[in-house]
Parts: sequence; structure tokens; C-alpha cells
Amino acid sequence: MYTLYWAPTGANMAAHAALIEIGAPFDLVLVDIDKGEHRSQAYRKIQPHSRVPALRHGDLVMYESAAILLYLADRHPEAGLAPDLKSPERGLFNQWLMHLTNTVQEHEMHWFHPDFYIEGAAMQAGLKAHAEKRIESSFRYFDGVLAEPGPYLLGERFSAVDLFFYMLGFWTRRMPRPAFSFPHVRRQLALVHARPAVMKMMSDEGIVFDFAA
Ligand SMILES: N[C@@H](CCC(=O)N[C@@H](CS)C(=O)NCC(=O)O)C(=O)O
Repeated sequence: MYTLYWAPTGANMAAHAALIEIGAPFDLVLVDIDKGEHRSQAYRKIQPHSRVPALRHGDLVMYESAAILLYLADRHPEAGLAPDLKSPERGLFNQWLMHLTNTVQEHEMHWFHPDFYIEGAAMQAGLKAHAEKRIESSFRYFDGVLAEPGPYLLGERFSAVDLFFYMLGFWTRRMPRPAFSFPHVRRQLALVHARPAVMKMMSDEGIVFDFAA
């Protein structure tokens, strides 16, 4: 049994959808960020940096959304969420997941939380403006990646990195140049969005993503 600690629209979205894709039994524990529950002593024992998500699995308690996604994908090879460990495709899978989490997600963190990185309103505004450009250029780059062969990051094969990409794409929805404004990115988002597991995750988290409107 897995337990996912989450908050609506948080970095839990990809792991949450993966748990549904896998079909394994799991519990959800809501961490109310508005009420500051992520800073409580009890939650800090689970996630010492006061962030969501975290995953409990037996005696294991772990955090970092990409690591959780990888753990789930590897524990359930039958779900086909990650290429075989020794296959060349696995190298690319690792590349995309690492790039998404350490580069694109980080730009998005700068945009949402410049206050985590630098002091002073003017400096924070500057960091946010710069992040906006870097996010746009990341999704422009991925538009090329997804154009050929596409439609997924591994080409014809859907995998857990597509869930992570979908989460990062969703987070740009209120940015001046959202991810879905790039046609091949939009095609990937639409395909992932239509997956029953993703639709269930979005509905369970109470999220509406009407990028097709
Ligand atoms: N690198 C971490 C980042 C997690 C993270 O920053 N989560 C946000 C929600 S998306 C959070 O918990 N924020 C708490 C806050 O705003 O104080 C991961 O991917 O798991």
C-alpha cells in the first residue's frame, strides 16, 4: 500500500497519475499548504523541506517528485511506464526526467517562488521575468523534440516522463506564453490529458485544465 502526501496542483500530480495508471492500492493524505500544514512538525518528519509530494511505502518514506515517479515506474514494470532498465530507450527516459526536474521545473520554481531564491521585490521581479523567458525557450525546444517523431517524449511510446511533462506544462497555464501555445507540445498535452488515469487524477485533485477551449 502506498500513501501519497499531496496538495492540489502540487508536484504530486505526476506521481498521483502514475499510481492510478499502475492500479496499485494507495491512500492520499492532503497537506493543506494554505493552512501551513506543510510546515508542521509532523509533516517535517515526512518531508524535512516542507514540500509536497512525499510517498510512504512500508518503512520507506521518500520525497522528490521525479524520484517518486521513477520508483513507482520501476516497481511496476507491468504498467509499462518506463523502458527496460538496460535498453537504450531507458537512457533517453532518464535524460528527459532529469532535464525536466533539474532544469525546466527549476525555471518554473523561479517563476512561482522567486522569494525562495532571492530577497527584495525588484530582484524577485527580475528573476521572475528571466524565468519566463527560459520557460518559453524550454517549451519551444520541446516543441521541436515532440514534432519528430513524437507524439510523446519517447516517440510513439507513452511513458512516465510524459506525466511529468504534462504536470510542468499544466503549471504554465497562466503564463504569458503557456506550453499549450506550442503545437506539438499541445498535442502531447492533449493525449496525456485524455488518459483515463490523468482525468481521474485531475478530478480527484479538483483541477480544471481547459487548454483546448
Ligand atoms: N523538487 C521538489 C519540489 C517540490 C515543491 O516545491 N512543491 C511545492 C508545491 S508544487 C511545495 O510544496 N511548496 C510549498 C510552499 O510553497 O511552501 C519536487 O519536485 O518534489
